[in-house]
Amino acid sequence: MATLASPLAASPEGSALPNFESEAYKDAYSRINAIVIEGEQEAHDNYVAIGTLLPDQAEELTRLARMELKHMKGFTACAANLGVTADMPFAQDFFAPLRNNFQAALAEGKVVTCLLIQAILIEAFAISAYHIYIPVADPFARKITEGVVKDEYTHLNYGQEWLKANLDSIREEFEQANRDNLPLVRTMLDQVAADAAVLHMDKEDLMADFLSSYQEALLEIGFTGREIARFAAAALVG
Ligand code: PL3
Ligand code: FE2
Ligand code: FE2
Repeated sequence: MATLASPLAASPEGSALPNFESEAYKDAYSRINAIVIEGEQEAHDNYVAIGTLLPDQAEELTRLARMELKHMKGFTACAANLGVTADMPFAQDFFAPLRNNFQAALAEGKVVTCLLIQAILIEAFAISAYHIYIPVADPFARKITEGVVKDEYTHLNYGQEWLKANLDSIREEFEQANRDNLPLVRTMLDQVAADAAVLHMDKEDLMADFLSSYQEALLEIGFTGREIARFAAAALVG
């Protein structure tokens, strides 16, 4: 089980609070917040979709999906609180490559790929982002994000446990799906880095926290350290 590990220590410049009222902050927030809202909405849709591939799990997956809608509402309130309008078209483009891969896997009934994309990669990405955001968030958003990050561990654990229970039969599909999708997460991180910096979120902290959740999840599934290193290398080679 992934634990509620404390986020990696923020860098000194990262720990200073930004000026939440500045135009620069609000401009960056309009995209980052939209990414989070879109991510939560797509996470909802993805869990419902996975339920169609795993009918005996549909009830549990519906419960997870509902949590995502609650997250979405929370982050929508964060933008309203700052007087920011989320740039949703930007966020829809941001998720397009990963969404397309998820939809293709869904159409082929590839549940391992769907779970890797949603319950491992997207959840680990969200957990790292929320960890790094919490110390530099405005007080209203901090409270909401702290509640959300606990739920995201439930989602990561769900994917982890299913994959663990099926380890013997998933290896090949998992490796290919990882090769196809981990580089996309890397690109997404690169794309969000400049706006995240305006929010005082450090790119290397984000990357380190992501890799830590990813590695912990894969160890829990039952992959060896050597296998995980090979999987992670896929993001470097691209
Ligand atoms: C799944 O439960 C959620 C998927 C959301 C994806 C989040 C991506 C985060 C990008 C960087 C955001 C920093 C956090 C700011 C919060 C307003
Ligand atoms: Fe969520
Ligand atoms: Fe989630």
